[in-house]
Amino acid sequence: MSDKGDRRQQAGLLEKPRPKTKRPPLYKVLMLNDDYTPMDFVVMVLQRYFNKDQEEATRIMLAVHYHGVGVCGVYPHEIAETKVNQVMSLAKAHGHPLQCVMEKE
Ligand code: TYC
Repeated sequence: MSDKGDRRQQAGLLEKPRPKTKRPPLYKVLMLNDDYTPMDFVVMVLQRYFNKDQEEATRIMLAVHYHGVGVCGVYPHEIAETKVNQVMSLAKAHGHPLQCVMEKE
């Protein structure tokens, strides 16, 4: 490269200008299995808070039942936190030990 081009590259002037929009970090909302929460309660929670239809909600519930943990959805921090809180308070209000947690992607 020419001396001039080399100097420009070293100065970072050949970088493509990019719009400075940062995507927010994403978090998986996970549901954990337990021996007591009724299956239909878990399916209802997946439909109500994670916008799943009956079929998808049942698929996720059974995956959690057989494998111990499953992903309900992936969201920015504040939305994931709200969903965890909504699930945990509804489970508590119904006396179910269902656990819902979030984890950075
Ligand atoms: N294992 C529960 C049962 O047999 C069902 C269940 C599924 C509970 C998923 C929690 O996240 C869960 N009733």
